[in-house]
Amino acid sequence: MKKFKRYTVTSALPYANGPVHIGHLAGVYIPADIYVRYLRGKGKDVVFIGGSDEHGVPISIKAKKEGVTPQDIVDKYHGIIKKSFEEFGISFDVYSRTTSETHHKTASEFFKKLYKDGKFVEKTSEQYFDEEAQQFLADRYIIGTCPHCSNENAYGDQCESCGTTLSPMDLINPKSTLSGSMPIKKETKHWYLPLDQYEEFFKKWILEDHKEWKANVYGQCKSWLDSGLHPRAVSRDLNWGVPVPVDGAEGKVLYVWFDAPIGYISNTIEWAEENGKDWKAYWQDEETKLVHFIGKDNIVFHCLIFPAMLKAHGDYILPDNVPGNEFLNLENDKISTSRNWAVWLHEYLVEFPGKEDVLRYVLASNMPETKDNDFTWKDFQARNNNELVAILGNFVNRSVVLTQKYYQGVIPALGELSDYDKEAVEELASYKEKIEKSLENYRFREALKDAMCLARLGNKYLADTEPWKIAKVDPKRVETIMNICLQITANLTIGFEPFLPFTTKKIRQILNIETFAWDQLGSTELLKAGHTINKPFLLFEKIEDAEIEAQVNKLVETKKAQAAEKEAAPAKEEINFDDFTKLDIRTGTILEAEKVPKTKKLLKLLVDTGIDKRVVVSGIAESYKPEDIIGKKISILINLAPRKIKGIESQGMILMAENNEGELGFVACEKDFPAGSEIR
Ligand code: B3M
Ligand code: ZN
Repeated sequence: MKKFKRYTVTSALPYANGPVHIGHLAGVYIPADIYVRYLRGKGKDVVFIGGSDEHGVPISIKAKKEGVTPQDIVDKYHGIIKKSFEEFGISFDVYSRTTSETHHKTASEFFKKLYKDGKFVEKTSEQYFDEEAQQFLADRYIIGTCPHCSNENAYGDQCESCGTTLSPMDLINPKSTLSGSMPIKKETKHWYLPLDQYEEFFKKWILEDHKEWKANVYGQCKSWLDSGLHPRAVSRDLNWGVPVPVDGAEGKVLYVWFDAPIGYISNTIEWAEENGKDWKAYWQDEETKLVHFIGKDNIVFHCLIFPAMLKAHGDYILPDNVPGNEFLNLENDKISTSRNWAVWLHEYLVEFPGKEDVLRYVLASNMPETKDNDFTWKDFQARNNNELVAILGNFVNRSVVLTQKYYQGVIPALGELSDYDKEAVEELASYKEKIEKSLENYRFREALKDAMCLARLGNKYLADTEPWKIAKVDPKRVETIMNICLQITANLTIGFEPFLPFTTKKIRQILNIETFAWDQLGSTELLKAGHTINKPFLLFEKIEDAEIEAQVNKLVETKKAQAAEKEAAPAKEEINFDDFTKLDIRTGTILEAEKVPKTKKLLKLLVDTGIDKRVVVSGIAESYKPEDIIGKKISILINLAPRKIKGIESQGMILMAENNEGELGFVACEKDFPAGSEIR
């Protein structure tokens, strides 16, 4: 493995258009923080870069909606976000913002260098223009019907219903969200980064030279590369952002995904200026390891687009790794800011004061490292009560209480070790290598599990040796046992430091010690005999059912409020009776059901229509499991022309009702009529 002199660790810059929630923490900031705390413990030269992403269309849309300026929006949320990170101990060396002067200057110069070196392609193309609002429309300002799934509210860049990436010209019936009018096409000039020219380079750099990247990250890169890269516009017609620094570019700004990653550099510059460091060493020296922590929706930007920018510039190093995580769900549903489906960090601390580490622990244990994971309040409670309280807290407390009781807080000497002691000491020493290996490979859940094994070891050792039973008869033996327990406790302050910094600080207070270096992990000579420790206090407390129920109820209320807010879909245009009688709808019964492979939504059904038995492909898999619907009475449109869906001929359509959440329900006859009864 290559040896590095220093580390530059970045974590995605959150958009300053809303507060941060548990999904942000679990996906990006906790893993990044664990990693840098570990590196610092190893005595490495590391800078941890954070900051707010304050440009982009969503911010200007929000400002418009609220009747304030974009600057007002970002000022508000930058403050809230920064405070949340501080409160949860995310130990950035700098947390700045992309509206800073340094950033505008850095991004501007970066663009100019690429421009001067002829790294861009200039292209004039037709884009949608809103004549009423007199401006070009960013992708997000246009909505229309998705050509893939017919969702009528797809955005110009993406359909949130089927997840397809779109371009505004793909939309059917496009509408400007500014004025509601139909936009016209008008010519505009933009600068493009010709990603296609870097394809061969990426194929080698990622697919051959970085096979060690996480499978989810590598896989996404591969699929982008397999389908071919295209030039990407790096400017936009917009008035919020870093102005394009060339003549004739009035009214244009840098695309937010061009300037935001440069924010990592700008923030490093700010940090370096304040701390008397040379920022270039952290970005331009081959002996620096650059690591980007991000969520999966940011992979293409950090693995392809930003590296292409850095390479085009020529002076910069490229990331050594981009440990991207999948998403965290909340109680089985996607976290969503607009639907208020989230646990907000600033609210959590009001409701669970002093429990920063409980959340850090639960999120790190359940981090979506390889697949999407689910956060549930029940699991939160269980991990707190069964692990933090029952294992970690319990062991530390018992060790310290016994030391106070037997020795008035003065650490006894280590005597001769029994075979069992030797085993325990050996096990204690074995974790360092394991935890390090996991951390170096971005496997934080596993690392945390092993740290917890240190506490488990302590608990087991104490339970097996039972010093309280022999305190009177064999005081020498008890001294050794208690010394070992305290050494294990001291080791916990090292092993848990990356994960639970608030707790390790408390344990250090109790043990009356300073911070140890990471490399001391596993030692049984951390504490000297004769050293006096302090009185214990509880590290964790049990979380009661009532507290959990209150949180679950809060979420239930959120769902209700959301449902109430949504209006029923508008009525469709009038039809006449003949139109209606053309539909041949019958009662039917589902005989067989199975998932259509490689699809999320589709089930293949065999339906008894009373006339025949036929196959229907139906998009209901997110609402029903195949095994639960065999024998169900349904309604079916039987004279719909057959259609091929995923290679299967579908003969008809099952009638479904859909609620505001997108959940589907069968429409069936209220009485138990035989299959084939006509519906009219
Ligand atoms: N603000 C997107 C996001 O928050 C974007 C990340 C920028 S990282 C340079 O997911
Ligand atoms: Zn769609």
